[in-house]
Amino acid sequence: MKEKIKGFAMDLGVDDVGMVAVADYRSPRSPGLQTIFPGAKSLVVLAYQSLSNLESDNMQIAMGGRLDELEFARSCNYRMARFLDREFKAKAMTVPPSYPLYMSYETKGTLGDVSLRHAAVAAGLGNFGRHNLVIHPKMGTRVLFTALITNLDLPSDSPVSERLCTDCNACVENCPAGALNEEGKTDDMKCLKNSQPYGIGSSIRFWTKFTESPTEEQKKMVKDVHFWRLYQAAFIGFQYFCFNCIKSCPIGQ
Ligand code: B12
Repeated sequence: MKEKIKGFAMDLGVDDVGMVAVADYRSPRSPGLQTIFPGAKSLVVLAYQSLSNLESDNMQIAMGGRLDELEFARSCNYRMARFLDREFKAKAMTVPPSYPLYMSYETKGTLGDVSLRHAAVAAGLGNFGRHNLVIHPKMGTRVLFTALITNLDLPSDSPVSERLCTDCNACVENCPAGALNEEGKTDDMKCLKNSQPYGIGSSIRFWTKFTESPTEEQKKMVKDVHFWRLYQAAFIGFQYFCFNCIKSCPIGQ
């Protein structure tokens, strides 16, 4: 069964596939899988090589490449779920690559319902580097993940035993926000402020100022390029302006 699943995924254009029994998936901060899918038995994790777009200093091209990856990844996830249903009469739920995320005062939208990095590591697709990203044995850091939660009995693939990060520290040195200074922890707020300059923080500041301003000032504010950038980010979703921790990593380049 595992070979058939892998074969279908690879034919879709997915770059690697790993599987893990739910008992072997541990992400201490994430909700339990049984709360999401009672009866869940395994995760099928799909890995996608990132495009070279992320190397560009042109942020429209860099983020455009990410959007292409997300669109492709979501489509593969859907097709995998339908395949598992058709072929094995299985129930399968897709785990999205990024959003929607649960918004609460505690997590501030920084906690996925399923941690794709922990799932990828447990499914034998790589291990954590100094940048807290998963490094794949062939693709290095330039890899994204999606997953399916299933009720199929699938034994876990073997984990990658050798440590792939060389501790060169390039990711730490190239993070303009200092978000990786503390080992084993990404400072989410520092990362967010720098990588998503038109994210929710900027939007709150804009609308607070807007509501407190006289009409003439409000007219000026919506004709300002800053508002246009916020507007674009709002329909793109999480729009990244920094890919430094990925592109500075020498592994897999
Ligand atoms: C929310 C989110 C963010 C938020 C918050 C990050 C966060 N809290 O981890 C922000 C906006 C900051 C963010 C930033 C980025 N993200 Co992000 N993000 C997510 C998302 C949606 C959820 C992450 C989550 O739940 N984290 C919370 C929990 C699981 O983390 P945690 O328990 O606190 O574990 C942390 C540490 O303890 C440490 N850790 C845990 N175990 C171990 C073990 C060892 C040995 C070490 C060293 C560290 C370590 O790593 C974790 C990160 O801080 C995931 C997709 C998903 N559903 O998983 C993508 C995801 C993690 N992001 C991804 C990427 C690529 C990025 C960025 C590079 C953005 C970009 N420009 O592309 C940066 C990288 C920042 C970095 N170097 O850490 C990829 C990572 C791919 C990979 N190869 O690992 C994911 C998996 C999306 C995907 N579909 O592939 N992200």
